Amino acid sequence: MQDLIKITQNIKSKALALGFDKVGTARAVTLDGTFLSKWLSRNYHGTMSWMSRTAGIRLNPKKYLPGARSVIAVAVNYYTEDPPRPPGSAQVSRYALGRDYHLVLGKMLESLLEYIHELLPDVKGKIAVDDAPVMDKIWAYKAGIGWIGKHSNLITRELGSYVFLGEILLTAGLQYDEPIQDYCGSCTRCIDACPTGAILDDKVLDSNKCISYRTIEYRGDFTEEWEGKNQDWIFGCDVCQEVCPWNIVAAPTNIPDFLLADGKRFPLLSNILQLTPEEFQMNYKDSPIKRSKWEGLLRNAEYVRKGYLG
Ligand code: B12
Ligand code: SF4
Ligand code: SF4
Repeated sequence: MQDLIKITQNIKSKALALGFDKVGTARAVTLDGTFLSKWLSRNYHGTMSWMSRTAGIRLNPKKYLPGARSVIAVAVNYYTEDPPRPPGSAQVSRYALGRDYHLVLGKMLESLLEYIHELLPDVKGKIAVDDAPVMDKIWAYKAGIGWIGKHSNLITRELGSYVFLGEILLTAGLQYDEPIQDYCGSCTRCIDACPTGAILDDKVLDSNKCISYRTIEYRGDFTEEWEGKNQDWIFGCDVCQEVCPWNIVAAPTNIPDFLLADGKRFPLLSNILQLTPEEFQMNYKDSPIKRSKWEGLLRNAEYVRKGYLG
């Protein structure tokens, strides 16, 4: 038992030394599938068919890493202060301003796993950041990193919700943390502020209505019923997080890779509309923005030009 406590403490100290802002541990149990099944059966995932295809693995960590006993969950602050906004500009959500977080957190998690292998040479581990079939928010919640707010993002008391999440699944047992309470209380600011009514209920999001889904994941054309409803967002959306009182604590990130690249937060719409496919590849090579592809970003910019800025 003493060993377990010591090893867990060492892993946590190393995680903080590597630059993670928060770290916690949870037992790698099979998750209650009710929430995910309901969400998928109502088609709240829209065209993200990979969500349904991998549902079984998402709910059972042992299907992602056979023999998994523990989940080490981490959070990294990515918040940056806004620069002055030029006229004629559009908005890009804060999570997409820096270097692609899959690369940044992936590398940090690999370093942590190397350290764990020094402590426990026979143990198997597997990392996950966003695109792995692992439920990042649920593990962060179970590992005591924060609670899931009504907008369905994980909120930490110390840093707010502008945090990326990731995990290491491990075949070793550890000492485990407890979830913290939900601090949303009677607040409904995110539900009231969402421009498209995408938050249907406490923690229930219909992706089909969410600007983030439309501008990043959705590949088709926008129909008339959406006219003007993406506001001025051309990649992602932060409205539900901007109005959240818990983000008053948000402070700039310590990770240089996430520091604001010039002009990314409020790019001139005219510049985006003139981007060639080659310029797109060059400008967004290591950025989350490459996810929408050139066609998607230009579709989004054109839609903002027509529907919102007039
Ligand atoms: C699919 C996806 C999306 C979709 C759907 C979002 C959604 N809310 O599900 C779209 C494209 C819309 C999206 C948008 C965004 N995303 Co996203 N997305 C994901 C992804 C890949 C899976 C999420 C998922 O499993 N959804 C399925 C539903 C069922 O789960 P859920 O939202 O967690 O809601 C359920 C639970 O809360 C559940 N529940 C409540 N308590 C409990 C307890 C237990 C035990 C269980 C099992 C369930 C449960 O009830 C809800 C069911 O209705 C994760 C990465 C990952 N691998 O987990 C990133 C992730 C959630 N996204 C992230 C980000 C940053 C965003 C955006 C902020 C980006 C932006 N600025 O535009 C927006 C936020 C929009 C919003 N309000 O949620 C971060 C969130 C970080 C954080 N602090 O929480 C993640 C974790 C990526 C990462 N690794 O950092 N995203
Ligand atoms: S990201 Fe934007 S559209 Fe999506 S739920 Fe939040 S406020 Fe609504
Ligand atoms: S805006 Fe209010 S209800 Fe929404 S997540 Fe923040 S505290 Fe919770």
